[in-house]
Amino acid sequence: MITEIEKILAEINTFTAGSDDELEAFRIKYLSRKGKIPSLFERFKDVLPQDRKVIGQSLNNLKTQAQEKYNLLKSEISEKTIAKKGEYTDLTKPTGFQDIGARHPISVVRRMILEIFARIGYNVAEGPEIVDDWHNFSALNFPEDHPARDMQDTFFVSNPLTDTDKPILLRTHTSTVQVKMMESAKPPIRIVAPGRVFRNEAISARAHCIFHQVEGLYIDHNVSFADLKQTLYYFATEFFGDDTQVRFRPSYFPFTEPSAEMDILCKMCNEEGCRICKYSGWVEILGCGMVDPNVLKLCGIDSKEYTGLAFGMGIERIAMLKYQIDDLRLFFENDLRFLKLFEGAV
Ligand code: 2NM
Repeated sequence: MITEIEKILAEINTFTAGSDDELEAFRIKYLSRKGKIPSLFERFKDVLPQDRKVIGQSLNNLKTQAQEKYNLLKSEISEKTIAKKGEYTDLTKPTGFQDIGARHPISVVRRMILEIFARIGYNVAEGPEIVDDWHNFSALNFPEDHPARDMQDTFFVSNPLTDTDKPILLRTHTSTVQVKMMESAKPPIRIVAPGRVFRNEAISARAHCIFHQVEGLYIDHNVSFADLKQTLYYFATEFFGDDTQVRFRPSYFPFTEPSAEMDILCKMCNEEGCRICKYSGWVEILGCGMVDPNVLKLCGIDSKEYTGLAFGMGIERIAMLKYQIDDLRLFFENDLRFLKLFEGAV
């Protein structure tokens, strides 16, 4: 029986099949119920007990080899068939069009905002995201015990090189860029500072710990509150359309005096009242004010000679109003269904 097994094994190893028919002949001859291999298994019951171990092993081996050979031939034949149909004829052929990317809505809206201010003489200024306590707070007239300095709101960064020195932190607004500018340049200064800012807040539909701002600063002789109102009214009508109505409400910031917030009439509901405007008909779009003379002084600018206007807005907030997006988290999740909505925008 061993010689028989070896003979079949040799036949199998040298067997070739070029078509489905030849492959089927192989299966019938060796593997089918009445084929050579099952017949050998049939005869195994007559094998003497002392021979069973050796013969059993070679039988099992034969069966495995035959099955593997069958599978190999089968895949060779199916590849040949596909090649014949022409499906694989040129593997260097282009695969068809890939989806091309879209600009992120934050980039789109940032560009729109900067472009509007560029038209009235504002230059773009940028700066680092990791700053010291002076640039983020002290120079901006934040009292030592101001709540915004609390651990809750600010991400502090340990700095092994200046461990005993002043605190290092992630900027909570881009005013840090304006401070550097005031410290290093002589007025007139007219800049917009776009960038990422960081606040330690719980993430929700309206808040995120990372968001984007554009802040503006204009310092010169005789810059007035009228300049501030006209500048921001110009921005609102350019960005939201000619028919946009605005109002200024008194507000408070440590770095401006007087301070205000600018609202626009709610376009979502046409003053009817909706979730977006909290049923007031108005939505806040930015904060602003006249730079506090104390800030000018702290940054080395003569507050008797110069005055300044400043404003700040959140890009996400402006984008949400422009595109009627009701959940801030969409900006950070990179869900393609959302990003695709901005395909083609510049
Ligand atoms: C705001 C609101 C009001 C602001 C102030 C300054 C600086 F550095 F000049 F003092 N930059 N930005 C400012 C003023 C920002 O954001 C809501």
